[in-house]
Amino acid sequence: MYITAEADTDTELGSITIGDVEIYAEGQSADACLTISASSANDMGEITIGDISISLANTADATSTATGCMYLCNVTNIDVGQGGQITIGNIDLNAADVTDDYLDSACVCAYVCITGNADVNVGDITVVGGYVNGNDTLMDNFDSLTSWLDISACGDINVGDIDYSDYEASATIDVSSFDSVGIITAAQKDTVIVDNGGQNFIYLGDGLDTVCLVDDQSTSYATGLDLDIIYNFNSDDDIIETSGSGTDESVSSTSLANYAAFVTAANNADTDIFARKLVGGDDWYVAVDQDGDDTIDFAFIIADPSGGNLTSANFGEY
Ligand SMILES: [Ca+2]
Ligand SMILES: [Ca+2]
Ligand SMILES: [Ca+2]
Repeated sequence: MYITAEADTDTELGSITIGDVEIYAEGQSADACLTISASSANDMGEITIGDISISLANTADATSTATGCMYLCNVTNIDVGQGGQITIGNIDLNAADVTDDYLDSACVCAYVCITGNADVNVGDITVVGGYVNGNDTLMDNFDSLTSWLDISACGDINVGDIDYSDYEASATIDVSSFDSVGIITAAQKDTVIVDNGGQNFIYLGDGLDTVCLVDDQSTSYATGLDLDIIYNFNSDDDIIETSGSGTDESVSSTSLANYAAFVTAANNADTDIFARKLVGGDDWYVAVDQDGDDTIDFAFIIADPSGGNLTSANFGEY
């Protein structure tokens, strides 16, 4: 299905509003696609779309992929006109359940591409799948968020919660290109999560999870009020990685009096990683000196980890 709206140099394009959208494809070579293209040589209004549901299934004897996709693009001449923001509701992405009887070529594939000339706002994202077909081959392409979701914008990219908790395989959830994002929840097997510079709330799962914290964290370690918080961390196998922090680490279950004492001690420690608890609390506070100048660059919290005290093995460099 194609929706195209164009305005030439003498006119402006108004707003476009579309309700909820369901994209469903089932079977060999099944293909369901929605393309919305808006362009104007002058000002352009907003594009607003309701919730997006993408449900994809294949058949046991399928030898080709079932595909569901949505392309959404608005283009204006920024030198002449004002762009319009794009706002869409929640995105639910589902792969139908399968059994071991499925051929290893019975796959499903999703692709959502949003290109905006101003801000792009997306609601909550829920991903269900991670099933394997014959030969234990993953049957969907949902395992890497950026492999099916491609958002670019001249303005900010704002995304709600991202929930992979009902995804049965390993996954990579990279939100570093988003300006803001809500709660991120890991998949059921080993999950790599790459955060962004804003405050992030990250919930890990049962797998061997790795959280990569990007360089330019805008949170304030001085007050400690808006730090990234990582929940469900298991010290037996989960890892936090930062760049440039080497292996110079001070990790101790010794509790410090309060957050101010933690900041002072971290800056005096002259280590790349400094991790401590505070008196009366179970959360670990971690300070990072990325550039080796013996001054904290940012800090984050590992909330009440399971598996015992943290050690230097829980920290790494990417
Ligand atoms: Ca962050
Ligand atoms: Ca884990
Ligand atoms: Ca530093």
